[in-house]
Amino acid sequence: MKSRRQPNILLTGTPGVGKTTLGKELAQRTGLTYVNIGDLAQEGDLYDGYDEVYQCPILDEDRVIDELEEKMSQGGVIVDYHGCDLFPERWFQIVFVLRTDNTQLYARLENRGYTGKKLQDNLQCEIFQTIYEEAMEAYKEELVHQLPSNSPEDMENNLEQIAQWTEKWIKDHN
Ligand code: DAT
Repeated sequence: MKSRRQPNILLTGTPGVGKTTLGKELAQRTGLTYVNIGDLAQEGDLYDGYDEVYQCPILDEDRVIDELEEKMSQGGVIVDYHGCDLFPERWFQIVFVLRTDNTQLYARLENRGYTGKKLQDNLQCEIFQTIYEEAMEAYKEELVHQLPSNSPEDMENNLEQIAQWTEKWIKDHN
């Protein structure tokens, strides 16, 4: 028997907005599989050079896509990444862009050890809603949803909302 269809969900937004925390909880609640692109790249050494300015390896996007293609075509994957226009549009049934107020984000990134240009650039990325605009360009606008991610209450609301959406999607497609 063919297994039931499940949606793929993209969680995106500036580093520190809460994608990983939400994604892991959501996977537990829905039974979907959580995939962190940063971890995937690290495990598979899916890099193509090194960024001297940001002091981090550069993602080999083509190899990341190849690595994930089969899993994505089966469905039921929650993808977590701070960018969104590298993925094929067809992969996702819904896209959530998490948003965090500046003071909160500052504290979270500082906590993470970010300083100087890296800290400032990430804060600017959030202020200029760079990832939201990237998502609106890369996916059908009606699939893209912004979610506030400032407090534990926000997190709980987001979990509840996405879990309900997922349940309905599965019901409607099986
Ligand atoms: P990301 O994966 O987007 O980089 P994260 O999940 O690692 O972000 O979260 C960064 C930090 O912020 C982490 O210490 C947990 C905290 N956090 C995440 N979402 C939050 C929320 N809604 N309210 C308060 N703190 C939150």
